[in-house]
Amino acid sequence: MATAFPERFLWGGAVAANQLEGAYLEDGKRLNVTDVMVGIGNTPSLAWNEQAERWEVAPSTSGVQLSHEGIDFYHRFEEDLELMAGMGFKAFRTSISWARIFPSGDEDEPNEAGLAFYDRLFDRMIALGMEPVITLSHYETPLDLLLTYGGWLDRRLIGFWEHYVRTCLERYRDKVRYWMTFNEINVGRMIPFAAGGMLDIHPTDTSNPNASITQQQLYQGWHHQFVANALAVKLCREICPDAMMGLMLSQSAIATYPETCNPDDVLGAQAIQRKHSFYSDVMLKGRYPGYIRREWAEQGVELHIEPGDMELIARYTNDYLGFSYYRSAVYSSRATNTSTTKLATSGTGSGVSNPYLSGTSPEPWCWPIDPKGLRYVCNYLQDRYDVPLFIVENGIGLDEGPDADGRIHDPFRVEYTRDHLLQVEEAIKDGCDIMGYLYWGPIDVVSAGTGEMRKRYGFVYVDRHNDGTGTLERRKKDSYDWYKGVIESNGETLHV
Ligand code: BGP
Repeated sequence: MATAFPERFLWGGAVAANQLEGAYLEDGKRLNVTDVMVGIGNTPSLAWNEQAERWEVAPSTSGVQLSHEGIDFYHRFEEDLELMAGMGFKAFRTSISWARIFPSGDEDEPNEAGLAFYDRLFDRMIALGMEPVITLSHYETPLDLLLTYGGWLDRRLIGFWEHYVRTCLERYRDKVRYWMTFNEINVGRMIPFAAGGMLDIHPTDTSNPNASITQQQLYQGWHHQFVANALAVKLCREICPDAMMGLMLSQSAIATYPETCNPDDVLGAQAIQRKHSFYSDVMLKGRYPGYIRREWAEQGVELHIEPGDMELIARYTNDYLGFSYYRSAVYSSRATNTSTTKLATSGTGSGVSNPYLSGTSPEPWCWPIDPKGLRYVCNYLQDRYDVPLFIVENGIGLDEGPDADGRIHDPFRVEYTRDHLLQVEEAIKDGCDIMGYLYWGPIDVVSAGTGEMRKRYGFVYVDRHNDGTGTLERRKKDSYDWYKGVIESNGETLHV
């Protein structure tokens, strides 16, 4: 039976450097933002030094910083990539850790050892038949850029970024065809430090590095990132015209449904969609939308826009929209849950539970499971932007381990992934132009939201635990062969 998946559909998986490489200070690398965090939802380990009048790195108070060792991918990537190739991956997404290339972010010369690592990594992927899909910044702004300049709050970041992007494009132009700029800057509203790469270096509130960022600062920081995004597109067209430069956003919140037909519920849900579409509206339509101008006027935000910025943003819009989707939400005008932890760990989450869904992922995460939400999101994005879509993250995290025979049975994962892929197929039939599907975390990695190991997404298990113990041995779960079969049959076995 023929499926709707195109023949060149990019099946594969996605990870991020800071969640699996480890070797966090090796070969010249310095700290990036996530190196001083235990999960992006927690407070960064920084303390305000009154005398020096600056933020400084402080000991972690939130637990073991598992990401410092990750799953030691830095030293084991050959074995890990072979496991991925064993499932028939056509594409593998990871990020370049910016602080491996420019350890402080503002150097003139790149760190050759860092560049050489990614040469080896990409060469290996290509030799194994996988297209590298590369994020330039996945919560990985070099920490020094924040401590010294305030990160993206300072316009000079655009220049440092341009130098970094040019260096990467020139170096890897023959290896990488699919690029993305920033991972999920739309969750920066809740966590400006990690997802926004922003830090107030003249804070009014020194209790928490995320605390004193104002709306004015956030929008100014994003404006700098929009200019930087456009510059990355421009550089890509000049240096590697055959490659594509995408953007990447968390789009779970697009599947925010109104609780009832009460117009207040409908408008409330639409307002949440707009909060998350704002970034793609700018980066894909090339202008600031009317609804954001209203918000600025009401909140007294006045953006500093330099001559040429808007022309650049208008001219260099991205080639495709990469996005993550994990779950949907319901908006209720009578009860709104704005818990920052929930927002931070998922990039979504307002309102009440949805009685029409089959359930949630197991405790303690309890993310609503809504495969049709993915079809809805694909259609929404296709209608709004009419650019190729790339599902670069979707998956389920479970607390699991080997049984008495040493096997890991994960039928829940198979069910979740199958149900979502069937909806991807429906979206393709609806007319969506979907480039590929990259399962998030095909090998267990450190969780972005909570910094723990026990939230496992992998088709491959890694023996490492929340307290830092474990042999790091890799082991295939039951879902490994299942996903392999899906790829081999170009989606046919989804219908079995
Ligand atoms: C996305 C991030 C990923 C990732 C995923 C799952 O928002 O881009 O880095 O980890 O969410 O989230 P978590 O690890 O918190 O379960």
